[in-house]
Amino acid sequence: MEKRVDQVVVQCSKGDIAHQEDMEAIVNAANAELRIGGGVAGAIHREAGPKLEKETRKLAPIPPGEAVITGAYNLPNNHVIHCLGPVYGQDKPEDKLLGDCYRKALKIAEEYGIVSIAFPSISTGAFGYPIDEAKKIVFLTIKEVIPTLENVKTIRFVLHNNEDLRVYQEALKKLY
Ligand code: AR6
Repeated sequence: MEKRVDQVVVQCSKGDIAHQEDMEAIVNAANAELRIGGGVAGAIHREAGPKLEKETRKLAPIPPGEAVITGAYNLPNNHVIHCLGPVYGQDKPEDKLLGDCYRKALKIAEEYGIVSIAFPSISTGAFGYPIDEAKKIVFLTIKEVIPTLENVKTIRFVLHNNEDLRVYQEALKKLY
């Protein structure tokens, strides 16, 4: 499913963030040390190969709400933007920190002239953020940021299961 919002196409699709061949950048739901982990971080690092961790090691640690960019190595993309989402119930204010991840990732994408970027659902796995709350922050944030974008033309949300996809699709339908 997709929807045009101003000059940007916003998409929701089911899949694996490490298999987004047509996207210039993908976003990692990272850990503070930017190491290989479980979930999204595990999938991205496994696919990218060990050179990714060699690069991320120099940039770590990062605080919640922060984002950094690296190469993508064996991934089919040009860049990986690593975001540390808030741990739900622990990193405060969690709504602002989650919004900052999307805000900063899109800011970096703009700076690098990136035209297409795919996001996983940051913090809604191991970090415990309820997806119904997270999706509100995600869509409020992109609504705020889209009018400022000049380079980014496609924003894709990649969800791992049907229920998460449904939640994001409902939110996308309601956007404007
Ligand atoms: N592609 C797309 N989405 C995925 C994939 C995938 N390959 N795998 C899981 N998801 P998580 P977090 C979904 O835990 O909550 C890691 O161990 C998943 O269903 O990857 O930000 C890191 O090392 C969930 O909805 O990220 C950190 O320590 C969402 O992606 C910590 O987990 C995010 O799940 C980060 O936790």
